[in-house]
Amino acid sequence: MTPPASAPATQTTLPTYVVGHRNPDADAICSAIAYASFKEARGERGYVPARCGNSNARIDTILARFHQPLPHYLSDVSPRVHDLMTRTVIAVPEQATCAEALELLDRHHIRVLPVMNARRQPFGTVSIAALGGVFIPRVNQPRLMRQVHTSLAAIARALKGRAVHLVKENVVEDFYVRVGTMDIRSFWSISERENIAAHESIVIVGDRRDIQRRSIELGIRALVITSGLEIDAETVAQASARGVSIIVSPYDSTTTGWLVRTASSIERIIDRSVVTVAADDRIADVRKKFSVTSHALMVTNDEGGLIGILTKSDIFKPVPTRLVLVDHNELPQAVPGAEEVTIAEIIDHHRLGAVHTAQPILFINEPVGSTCTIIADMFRREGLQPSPPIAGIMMSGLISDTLHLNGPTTTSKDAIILAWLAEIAGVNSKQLADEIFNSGSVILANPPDKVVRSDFKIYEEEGIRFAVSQVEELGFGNFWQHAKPIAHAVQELREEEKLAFAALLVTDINTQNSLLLVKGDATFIGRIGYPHVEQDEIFDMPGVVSRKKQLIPYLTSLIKEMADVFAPQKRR
Ligand SMILES: [Mn+2]
Repeated sequence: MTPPASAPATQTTLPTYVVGHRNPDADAICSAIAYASFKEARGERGYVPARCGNSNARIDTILARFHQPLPHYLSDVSPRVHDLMTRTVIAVPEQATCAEALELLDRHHIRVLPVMNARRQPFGTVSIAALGGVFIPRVNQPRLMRQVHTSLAAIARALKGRAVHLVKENVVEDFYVRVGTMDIRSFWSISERENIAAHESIVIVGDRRDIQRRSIELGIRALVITSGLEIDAETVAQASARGVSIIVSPYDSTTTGWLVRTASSIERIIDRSVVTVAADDRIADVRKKFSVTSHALMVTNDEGGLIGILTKSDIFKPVPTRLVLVDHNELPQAVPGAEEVTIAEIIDHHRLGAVHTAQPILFINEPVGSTCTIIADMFRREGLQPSPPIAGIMMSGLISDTLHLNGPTTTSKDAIILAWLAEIAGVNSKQLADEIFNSGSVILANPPDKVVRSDFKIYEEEGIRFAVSQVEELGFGNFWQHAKPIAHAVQELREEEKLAFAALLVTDINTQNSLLLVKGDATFIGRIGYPHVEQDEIFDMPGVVSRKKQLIPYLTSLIKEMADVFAPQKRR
């Protein structure tokens, strides 16, 4: 028989992605690179820095300055079929016998076998249940009990027998099997009574020369001689002359009869309702296909070839994808699909959002100026020294998030860590800050829709979904020049993301002041207590530079007030 097709197992150790929030800023990118490097320094393998979104001029400047590649792009980590499928597929060709199928099912402790054609395309399955049906004795149907649908070659194979003489051995046909143990006088009477023709009959017999000769005279299809007994040359010559095949079985009559039955072809018990899926399909999407077929899904490539099998138990296996979240801890800000995979660690300096995990995890949340500050401190506390480029990368994330220690989120620890990193990197932090902040105006370098999406985050408070984007500029000149199209882009962002409101915080790094542009619910906008600069949608926010520490708490308090006014019954 054709050997069972099996693909080689490709069990490689999967990476753990260290990834920042969507629409990454410099700290999200730099902390991902730095944390992967920290893991490597500790001798932990397989941590790969990743990003969930595009780079920008500032990030490009930083990466070029310290010779780091752009982290691996992750668009969606939802588990796919290839994450959970069984790659080593045990399958049978359509010509296989029940014996061969049973042996594979038994040897590999499986319940379903795909059946493939010569081009490795699956066209059905054979299950233990279907095979069981073949071997259930149906005593009220004696003719059916004798029937075997197979070829003489398959019978010879099942018996591991010696083919003395074979005629048309590869033709699959219906045979009726009989054991020649009775007296020669009553030998053929049962076959006559059951109306079984000689040319469809197989007779299993020992060294009973009379039965052998009589069978040949009748012109039966094949004689199976049991217990490895010899057969004389004259009988063989008669059989060849009459076109009767002869196989010598090493087993006794009972075992031989049983094995001939197992030589039945699987052809008639193949379940041809095959459901195929692609390796890249999402598990969530293929799950419902199990209601159509009770067996397993066939995973095929573009040519329809079988590359794996997905069983019901496969979809309950743990998903191998692992993430370390840096610079965020809220799921709406995380890479799509994060909620379906393992979150191994979180390193962050933002407010706590609701992330539920199945297992206890390492969660470090410290109210310092940047995630890079926390990671640099981990290096320092473990007595590990980052390489000069990695120290530079951490300086960059820290400088970017704290506006070079000027922002209100800055702590004394940020200053200490920045000095420590500057020493290792051999870089002057003031010079680096100038390079980073001069690396291009986001407003000048991008169309308005990119400006509002370059650093935007979605929040949810009291069931209200809103977004706040931020751009940092040297002066407000560029903003005022493009204020109208930018306002339009904020409105579009609000509609596309179905938000209660969308806001853009434009921060002047020089003067440490901001403007806030808001599009959305008029009642909400009316509650903003800062002075209008123009119309009702741009507000002057002197001294406000931190989205996280100043703006979000303010907006959250407004939303809570509104919730009290409009839906007091909902609140305790
Ligand atoms: Mn940050």
